[in-house]
Amino acid sequence: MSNLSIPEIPTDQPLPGAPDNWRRFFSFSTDHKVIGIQYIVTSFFFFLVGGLLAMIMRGELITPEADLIDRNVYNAMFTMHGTIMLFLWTFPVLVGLANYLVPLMIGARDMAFPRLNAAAFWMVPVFGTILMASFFVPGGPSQSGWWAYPPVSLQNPTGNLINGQVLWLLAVALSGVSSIMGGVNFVTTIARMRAPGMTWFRMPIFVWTVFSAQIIQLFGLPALTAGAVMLLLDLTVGTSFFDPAKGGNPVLYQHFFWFYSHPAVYVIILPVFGIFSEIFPVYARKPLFGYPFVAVSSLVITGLSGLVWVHHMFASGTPGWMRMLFMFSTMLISVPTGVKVFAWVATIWGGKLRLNTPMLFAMGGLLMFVFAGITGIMLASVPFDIHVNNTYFVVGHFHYVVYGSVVMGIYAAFYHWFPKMTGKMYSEGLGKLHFYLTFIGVNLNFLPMHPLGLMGMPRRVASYDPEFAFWNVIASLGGFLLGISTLPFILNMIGSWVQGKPAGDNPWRALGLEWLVSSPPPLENFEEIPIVTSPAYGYGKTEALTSNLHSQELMLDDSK
Ligand code: HEM
Ligand SMILES: [Cu+2]
Repeated sequence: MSNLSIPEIPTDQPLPGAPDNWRRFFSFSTDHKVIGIQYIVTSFFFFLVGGLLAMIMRGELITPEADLIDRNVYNAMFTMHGTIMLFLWTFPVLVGLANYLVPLMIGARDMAFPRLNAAAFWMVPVFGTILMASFFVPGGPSQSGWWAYPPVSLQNPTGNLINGQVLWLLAVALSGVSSIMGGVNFVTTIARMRAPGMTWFRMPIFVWTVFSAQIIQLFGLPALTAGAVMLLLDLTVGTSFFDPAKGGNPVLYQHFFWFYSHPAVYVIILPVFGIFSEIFPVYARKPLFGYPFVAVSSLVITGLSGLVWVHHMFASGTPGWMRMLFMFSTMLISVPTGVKVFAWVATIWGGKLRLNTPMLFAMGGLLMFVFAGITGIMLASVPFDIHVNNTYFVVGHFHYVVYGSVVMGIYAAFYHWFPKMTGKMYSEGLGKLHFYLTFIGVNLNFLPMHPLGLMGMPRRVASYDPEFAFWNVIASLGGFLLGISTLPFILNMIGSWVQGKPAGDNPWRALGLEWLVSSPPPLENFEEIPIVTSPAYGYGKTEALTSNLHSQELMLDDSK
């Protein structure tokens, strides 16, 4: 299938992870492993930028007065924080993990379209630079939030054609194009590049979730990109799609935005669900409970995720019948999600738990997700949402998702596959320190936001009524702790990559094709394409995973 002509090189040459090959990561490489790490490292840089903005916001919010930064600067801060954290950290880092792992997990040598893959990656630094450039144009970055709702986003105080909002829209539209290119690549790779015998119901769950997430990208992104282009035209050439002063309809833009941006939260959480499904069996030493239900629930979530977007618009003058419909569809999505949660609990239950760092982050992430899920169901109910819409209750809810579950899930993946990517073991001590600081930081930072919202504190304000001070001080201290928590992680990753102990092919005695090859994997991934003879999941099974690769020793049950 792939038209990539890879030169014949000895496969025992550890290439992508070895420090002495760092130049590959700055090249237009078409190797999915190099591209995966390019995505991961580039997006982590933007995570730090988004995190720095969050520290400044928490610094402002530790006192009721707007005494640290100007209000306009504060508006720009939360707009850029939200935009960077989603479009330049969360989406690309998960594409990076999927890029590195999916071809290995399905027994392929590379993605279906390697050059398209590299082109999609190199668009990230381009639209990242365009967005960052908005800090340096007259008037500064957009101040209309990560939603860019008109008519606020149609204001152009500088009168310049090139302004913060135009650069924001250009960056978001380009990120959409890059993600659509990625979607085409992943869907084709998973549908067409699986090794012989790797049938759909033998695939690792991570691959199911990536497939589902990328289907959402292909269906939803055109709406967001079209909305961004129409808003750009309103701003630059004076069309009136969304401008009420010219007969346009600003609520129409909200539909274009949320038709994608709600399913987009599943583009983020589905791969994290996949990471949980890969990690729990390995560290509980038990097969994943209910594999076929967990697999299919990803597709059910994909379908339902496109039918709930109006729950973001209950306070936008939406008619009653429509609110009821979307309240119902939103609550319905908790069923397939619940199937996954109960399957993970059943997998962990009664297992021989090994609480290594990946397992701690995965279990912590699951706990945070359950909490976020409960407040999500509360927000789906119209009467409650009308009360807390646009307050800190909403900010608390989605940070339990995006940080509590997603960032912690991503950390779990980093630690679990670090030995495979680098050939080195990380420091378990630093890993555990990172986990406890993160877990405490997440709850100290985002839990207080819920009572603040119930008390009526609106979001997107730089100053507030003194009655909200107590909880804001705790939230800010938690925020700073989260900032500090990244230090042991950075130290661990760089230190271990350079001088960690050798990891070997499969330090976790995990099950899956990626653990059958060397760490880091050879350029061509496999000496010969595996012939799969049994499901690539379900730890504890005895029959061989493949008929041609030396996989028997992986199949031994621990109890023997
Ligand atoms: C160190 C961790 C973080 C802290 C302290 C933090 C803090 C905040 C605060 C205080 C706000 C509300 C601003 C306001 O309404 O005035 C906010 C908004 C937001 N945050 Fe975070 N955040 C963190 C991490 C993240 C992560 C990891 C993500 C996503 C992956 C994220 C996504 C967002 C989004 C989308 C908004 C909404 C921005 C808007 O209103 O337009 N945050 N954050
Ligand atoms: Cu939503």
